Amino acid sequence: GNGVTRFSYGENDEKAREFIAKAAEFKGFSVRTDSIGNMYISPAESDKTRKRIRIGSHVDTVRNGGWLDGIYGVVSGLEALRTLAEYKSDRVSEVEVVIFAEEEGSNFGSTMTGSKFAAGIYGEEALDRLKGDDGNSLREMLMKCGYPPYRKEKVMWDFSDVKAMLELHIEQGPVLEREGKSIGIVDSIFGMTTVEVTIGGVGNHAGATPMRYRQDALTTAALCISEAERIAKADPEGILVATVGKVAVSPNCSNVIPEKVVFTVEVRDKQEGKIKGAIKEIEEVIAKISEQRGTACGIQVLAESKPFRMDERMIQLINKSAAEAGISHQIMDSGAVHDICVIAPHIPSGMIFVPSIGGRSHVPFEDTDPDDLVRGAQLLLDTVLNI
Ligand code: HGY
Ligand code: MN
Ligand code: MN
Repeated sequence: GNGVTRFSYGENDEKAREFIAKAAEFKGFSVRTDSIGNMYISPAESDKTRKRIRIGSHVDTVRNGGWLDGIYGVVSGLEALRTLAEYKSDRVSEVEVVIFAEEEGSNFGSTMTGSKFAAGIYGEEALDRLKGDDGNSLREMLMKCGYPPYRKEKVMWDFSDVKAMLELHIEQGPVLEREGKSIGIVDSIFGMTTVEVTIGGVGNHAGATPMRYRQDALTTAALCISEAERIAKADPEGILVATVGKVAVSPNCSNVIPEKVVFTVEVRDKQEGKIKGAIKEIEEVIAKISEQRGTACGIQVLAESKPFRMDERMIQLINKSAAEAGISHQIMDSGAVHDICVIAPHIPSGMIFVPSIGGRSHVPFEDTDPDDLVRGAQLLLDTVLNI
């Protein structure tokens, strides 16, 4: 009823990883977790002389999210590895499954955190910069969970060791279902920028303070939030999206004029220039509204990732595998971001989508037809064999 809440470094995350590690070890695979929580499943006899094909995704979720987002790609990767081992394929020694930590950013507001450490976008400084709502840093969270001290050389990938990366994922949108297709092959992944806005007003008594004397942080924030929506809706291409999904009001009492409001604004598009332009416009309009209404305002960037066009050869290779299997498919964009878009600038990478029922995701109703789930996992394996 409440969906899945499995934040990285939390109890449910640990349970899921234990379950997957047990299933992997049962098949004789080795499991290693690095100092920021990225987990690697490799065949015991992995051949160090051969470059790796990594199959990755995440197991962490948003709050009250769905049962498939991320973990579907991880479990399918494990299934591909097990199948190669069972059929004694010599390709098994190349394949590795990766679980990236903190992809959703549910703890620290930064999406794709584990893959950003793996790709070297984040380093030691991020351990202290990234802070949760409780003010604790990622470093403190890792220490509390018993992770060993951060070692960059053990976390960052040596991309010369990796031949390709694949990610299988639910579409999380309505396109495949509406087009009646079973498989999506991702062409480009949107970029995104997430900013945190703080509006500082003057807290006061809700009854004794006349309207003309108020500096209400929440009504100011409400105007700013509707302006962010207006700016996104004004995109003539109808592609740019802006979302305010998280708002904290203090002191959050019905009889106190709000003193402070902190909210996130995330903006996404296929083009980096449009994202930058929209963020600039939103920041300017927030500053103007705040000044007009006598409140203070501060804005900081929490996270950003560039739009990325996937490797053409990988797109064609997945296309060929899908056509050979006689599966209806189409090439499409991804409005959702994924770990692979952080890895893709360094090695040939491909992403496969399966349809989401009702186009819903990040909600308890997230679901996909079992036949589609199996088709996606089979195509993942076929693609590995064709690389
Ligand atoms: O927000 C996203 O696009 C992804 O689900 N983290
Ligand atoms: Mn997600
Ligand atoms: Mn995901």
